[in-house]
Amino acid sequence: MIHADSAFFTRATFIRSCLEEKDFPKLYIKRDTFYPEVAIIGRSNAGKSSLINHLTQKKDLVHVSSTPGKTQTINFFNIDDKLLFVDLPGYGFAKIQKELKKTWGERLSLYLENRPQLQLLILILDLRRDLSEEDKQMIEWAQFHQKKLLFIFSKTDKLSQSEKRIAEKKLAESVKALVHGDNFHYLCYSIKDNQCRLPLKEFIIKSIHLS
Ligand SMILES: Nc1nc2c(ncn2[C@@H]2O[C@H](COP(=O)(O)OP(=O)(O)O)[C@@H](O)[C@H]2O)c(=O)[nH]1
Ligand SMILES: [Mg+2]
Repeated sequence: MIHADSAFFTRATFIRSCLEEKDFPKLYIKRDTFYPEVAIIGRSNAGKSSLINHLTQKKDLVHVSSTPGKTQTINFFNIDDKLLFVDLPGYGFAKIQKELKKTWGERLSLYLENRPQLQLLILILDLRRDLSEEDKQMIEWAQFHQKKLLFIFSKTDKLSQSEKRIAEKKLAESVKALVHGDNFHYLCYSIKDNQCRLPLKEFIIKSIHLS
C-alpha cells in the first residue's frame, strides 16, 4: 500500500508535449500494463498548470501561462515512476480562432477517447465562476465514457472565508446536479496553501490502480 506522505508525487519529470496521437507515450509499467494516467482538464486560466506544479512541488515543471489559451499541446509527466499526469489544453478561450478551436477539439477527443489507461479525470473549476457550457459538456463526456471524476474548486485564496463558503456551496450544487451516482467528489484548492496537497494525493492514490 502506498501512503500519500510528503515525498510522494515529488519525483516528477516532463516526458513530452504532443500534438498527435502517434506521439502519445506508450509506456509500460510492467508487461502488458500501461502506466495509469490522471488527466487535468478545465477552462483556460482555471489553474491546471499551477496545480501540477504545486502538487509536485516543482516551480516550473509545467509552464504557467499569462496568456490564456496558449497551451494547445498535450503534456505528459511521469510522477514517481508510478503514474502519468496529463496536462490537457484548456477550453473556453474566446479569442481562439475557429480553425484552431476545431483542431483543439479533435486533439482533445483523440486523447480522451483513446486512452483506456486514463483512470481519473480532474476537472478544475475556478471557485469564483459559474460552470461554462464546455465544463458541462466535459462532465457529460466523462460520464458517458465512465471515467472517474474529481472536481477541484481552485483559487480559494482569492475569496474571503464567508465568500468562499457561499461560492463553494453554489458551485458544488450546480456540479452535483449534473453528476450521476457516486461520481461526485470535490476538493477546494489553493496553490498558496500547502495543506491542500495531502487530500488530493490521497484521493488520486485511492482512485487509480497502482502497480
Ligand atoms: N491566487 C491564486 N492564483 C492562482 C491559483 N492557481 C492558479 N493561479 C493563477 O491563475 C493564472 C492561470 O493559471 P494556470 O495554471 O496557467 O492556468 P491553466 O491555463 O489552467 O493552466 C496564473 O496567473 C496563476 O498564477 C491559486 O490557487 N491561487
Ligand atoms: Mg496551462
